[in-house]
Amino acid sequence: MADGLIGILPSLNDGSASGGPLYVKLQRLIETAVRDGMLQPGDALPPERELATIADISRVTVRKAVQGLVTTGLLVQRHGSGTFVAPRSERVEQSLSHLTSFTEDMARRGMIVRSTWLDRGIYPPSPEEMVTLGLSSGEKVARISRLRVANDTPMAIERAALSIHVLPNPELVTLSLYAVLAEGGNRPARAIQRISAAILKEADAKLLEVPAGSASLNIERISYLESGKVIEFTRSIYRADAYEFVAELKLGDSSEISGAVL
Ligand code: 16G
Repeated sequence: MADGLIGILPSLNDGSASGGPLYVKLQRLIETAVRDGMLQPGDALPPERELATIADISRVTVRKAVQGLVTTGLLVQRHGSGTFVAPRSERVEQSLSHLTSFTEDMARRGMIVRSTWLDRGIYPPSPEEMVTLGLSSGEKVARISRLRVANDTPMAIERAALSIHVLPNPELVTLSLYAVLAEGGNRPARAIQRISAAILKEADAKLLEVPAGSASLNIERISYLESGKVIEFTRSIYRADAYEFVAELKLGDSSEISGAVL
């Protein structure tokens, strides 16, 4: 139903919508309506003429806003029948048998990756980082925290900690952490990953652009070099509606089974 959108359209011209050109403001309103569930996947957008009249803007502005959202994939246009909210995207699948980076995973799917930096710096290690990364109390830790975005959809919040012997300058990480590690001959060769279900708190939900209380997959990855040295300790919060982990299972020797820990 587009009633919710129609209800908020007049705010476009009354000064309450945040700055920028009118077509960008309209795009933000439509994005908000989709995010807050006022417009559901498959819902039809009111016709261009109606949107222009209610929002008191020109049809050219409406067309520009809609075309921009068609390009980003939020809306789809069906010839002769109108403009609709795009169906919800399929979850991204990640194999649990390959040690890949976020950038590699998304590039393989033809998705465009970007990150928003939440933190990047050198810190005294926490007791947990000291134990996991094998650091002594005098040593420092490099931390990088990012919101990982694929095709403009926020997918995960990742907080990585590495010894400064491995990553002396966190500023060197621009797009891919693993690319920087590989340049220094420190690409992880093995990792242990723990995945658990959780409910998103408000701040994280806001970053991931989902309602607070939505489900997440919380992942802890500890990566090792070929030599067995620990290289990375990363905690990630993935949107459960956007990501899915897939493991291939083989019939094996029961002595190899370690079991799930509660
Ligand atoms: C993945 C890893 C994360 C690693 C990152 C490097 C999971 C759950 N986590 O997101 O541990 O730090 O890739 O990605 O898969 P980058 O090279 O693109 O920075």
